[in-house]
Amino acid sequence: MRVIALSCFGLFFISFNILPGTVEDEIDIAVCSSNTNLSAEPAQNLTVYADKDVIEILSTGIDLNYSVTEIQAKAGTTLRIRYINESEMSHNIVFVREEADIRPVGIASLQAMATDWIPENEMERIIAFSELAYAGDTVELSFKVPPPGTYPYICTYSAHWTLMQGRLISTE
Ligand SMILES: [Cu+2]
Repeated sequence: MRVIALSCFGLFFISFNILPGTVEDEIDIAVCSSNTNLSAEPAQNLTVYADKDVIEILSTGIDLNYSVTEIQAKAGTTLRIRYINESEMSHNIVFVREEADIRPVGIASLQAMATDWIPENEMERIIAFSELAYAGDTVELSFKVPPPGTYPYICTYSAHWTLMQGRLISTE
């Protein structure tokens, strides 16, 4: 299992919630709680329930993956994600509407270097996206969880989308 630190960042987020491509239509002062789980080994297929203040997702080394590959969250709540890029290359997190959107968004992103790998011609398929996180960067995004369903997330940097995927499951 990899590092998952879920703690008291509610106030922190109020200062930083204006990020590109995000929808922030409610601000909660989150109750402080923490649940830290530390271990050296990367994990896959890890599910995180978004009843915490901030979900932290990491990438490390040269592997094209996220430490969290499934997020479960209630529809209509604000999902807050902190993406910590401890790997040796750039990454981002882009949420799309459905599985069929992964490929067109991924392919379009190959031509989107000028907009940090966010394809402006496929924005109707994209729910939310982070800034590009260069090696060592931490970026944050928050957005309202869409209606119940499954919403994939991918890295659109340099063809990583074929491997670097996870999914948000929105529940009632
Ligand atoms: Cu990537």
